[in-house]
Amino acid sequence: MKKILVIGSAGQIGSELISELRTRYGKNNVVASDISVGRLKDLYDDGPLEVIDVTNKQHIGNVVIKYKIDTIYNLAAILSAVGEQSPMLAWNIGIGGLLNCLEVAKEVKCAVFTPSSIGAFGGGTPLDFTPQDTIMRPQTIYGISKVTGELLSDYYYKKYGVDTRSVRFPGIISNMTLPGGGTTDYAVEIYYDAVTQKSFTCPLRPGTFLDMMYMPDAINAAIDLMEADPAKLKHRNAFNVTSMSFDPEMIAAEIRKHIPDFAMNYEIEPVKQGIAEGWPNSMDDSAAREEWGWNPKWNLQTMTVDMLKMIREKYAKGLI
Ligand code: AKB
Repeated sequence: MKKILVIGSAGQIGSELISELRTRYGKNNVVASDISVGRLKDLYDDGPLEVIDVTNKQHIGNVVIKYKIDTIYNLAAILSAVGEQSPMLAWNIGIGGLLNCLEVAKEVKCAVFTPSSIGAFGGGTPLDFTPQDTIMRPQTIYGISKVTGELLSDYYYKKYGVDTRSVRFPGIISNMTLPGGGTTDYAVEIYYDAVTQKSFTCPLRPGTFLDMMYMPDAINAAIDLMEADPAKLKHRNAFNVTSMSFDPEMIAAEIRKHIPDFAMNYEIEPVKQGIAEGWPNSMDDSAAREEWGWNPKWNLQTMTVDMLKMIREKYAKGLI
């Protein structure tokens, strides 16, 4: 049985990944960790919890040894828009944290999953049907740290045999934990505002197409890649994965099928707009499909039905 550590468990992805990992591998085999344990206690009182600051290698090493961990999901990160306000913090968490995980993994021989992002593209990347292997000269600290993370992860695999694997996540849409500080966050916030106010003020211009994915597909991507037969992986860090591409007008139109008087306004946020314009409009994820069977289940239509249902339920229970 696997012994898994998730670093950054209280975030948007971590909070849903832990539940799925515990269902698949058993509660006591999945250690949830974050920089403080407060929020974690509310989320997961059903299994082990630890405090880990990813910038502290000792913290990671102690927990890995204590639980005999064989796989680390390293989710600690500062997202793209907020990273531009604190570049050093974004770098220290993204790259300092990753190096700590890789060093511990090298010592104890465990596997490491660290998400990359569509943010790794930019600076000459072809933006339509962006290939798996292409130009990557991003202009944000987030993107620079994602490209560096991919290279470091491949380096530790080739030089030390550390089993590193990664996907380039698009914007992830979910209804349990809000994202914070990302360029694609609007595609989550729009559903909450649609339910609570029947209107949304969008920070990105109409016509700004970005890849997106519903959380259940994102969770499957991470776990399926870590379960994949290593002999079949020609790539490792990192695979393009996507399940839909839309612009603000398309998601608004989809919401109007369920809330006909939903109103969309625009107040463009220049930092987010600038970042979004450097990212793919849509990615080619055929390498992930061929090498480890990536096959997303959700699209804009089915996701919209589910998001509105789940958020309405939260609203009815007074949770938002
Ligand atoms: C962000 O917008 O920063 C993230 C991402 C696409 O990596 N959601």
